[in-house]
Amino acid sequence: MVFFAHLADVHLGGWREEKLKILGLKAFSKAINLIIEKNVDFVVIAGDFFNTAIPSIEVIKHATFELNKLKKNNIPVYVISGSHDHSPSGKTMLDVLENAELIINVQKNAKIENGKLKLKFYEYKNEKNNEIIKITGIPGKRQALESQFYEMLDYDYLEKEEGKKIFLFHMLLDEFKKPGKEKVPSISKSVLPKNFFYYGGGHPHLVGQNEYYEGIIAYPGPLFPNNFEELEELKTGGFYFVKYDGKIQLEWNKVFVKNVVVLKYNVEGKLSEKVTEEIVEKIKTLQLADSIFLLRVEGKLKGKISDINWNVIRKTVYERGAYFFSKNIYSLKSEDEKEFYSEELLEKNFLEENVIKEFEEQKNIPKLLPKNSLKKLIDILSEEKKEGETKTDFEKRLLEEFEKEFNIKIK
Ligand SMILES: [Mn+2]
Repeated sequence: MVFFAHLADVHLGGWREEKLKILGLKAFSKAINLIIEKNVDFVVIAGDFFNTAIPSIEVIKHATFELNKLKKNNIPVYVISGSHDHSPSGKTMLDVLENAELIINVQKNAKIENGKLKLKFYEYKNEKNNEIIKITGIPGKRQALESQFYEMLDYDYLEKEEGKKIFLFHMLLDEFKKPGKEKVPSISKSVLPKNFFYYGGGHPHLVGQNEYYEGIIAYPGPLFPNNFEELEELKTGGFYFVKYDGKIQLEWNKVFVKNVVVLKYNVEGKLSEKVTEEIVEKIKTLQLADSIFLLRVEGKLKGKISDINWNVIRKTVYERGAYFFSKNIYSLKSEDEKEFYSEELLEKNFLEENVIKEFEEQKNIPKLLPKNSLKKLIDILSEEKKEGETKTDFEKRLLEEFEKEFNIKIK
């Protein structure tokens, strides 16, 4: 029998807010402790282990400390990179962890033979019963570019390989797509090679399973929710324990770190002066001690949005003992104020893309640079100077990323 843990989308170092960043790290520690306690054979992480290609020293310290606990317990960790944990040019802290023998990156050493992508299998050998598990996978890329890998994939070789096999991937499959998310890039599960008993997925931050021939496709979701919407919807993250002895058994484990309380408040037709008071009254009825409190205010207001006194609301929340407060007023509108952007433009998750598109169309950017250049450029330039990094090194790093991505040499 084989027994392993499947994690994905750990996003270590995610969240700007220190208080939530800490919870993400805590969730990872909790998961590791449970994994050691359950004495699994090995761990797989299906991408986005780190939130960025070059995480902060604090985050790396935490990651190496926890991974070393697994190493001391003889629990190997097999990973693929996700869309977040490598830079556009392919730089990733995962390489450092791999050199320190804390993880094994199973996407490595794939070859192109006769125009086909030949993945490498990495073997886990169970010393107790000599059972061998073969693991391989395809990394996730930004802007869903991983579909190129599947077009080139040598399926024959993968499917004919003997033994018990696990495939790791980092992308959204059509079959798991939620209604209203039609524009999110996805691909049919039929691109996955057959004859694997387990397909360990990552990328869409959702929990779900689906059958595929003799195997099971599973997404464990993030280990800790990664933004307001995820906290609101999922409340906690988690991961799978997987047992396989010809038959597969999946157990999803919640990783609880903080209680999440959500208040949805609709202001439709209400006077702005009244709203503060009413929200405060509602908050006073909630148990918020040591909790993350999420306030979503929506609808069309009579009066100005700026009339709502967020300071008073915030103060009330913390007086109730909340650990953290966050509000979302994305769908809050005012009858008095003209809408600046159209509904379509503001559509969730596509704001950046839509604004860029509109800009590109207006300014004739395509004449100067290839298509989608602005998005790539923003990705590259959104990198921040690291603590301790000199200005010269930082400039050099950005320039290198730029040259690789656009395939041009400056100077
Ligand atoms: Mn992710």
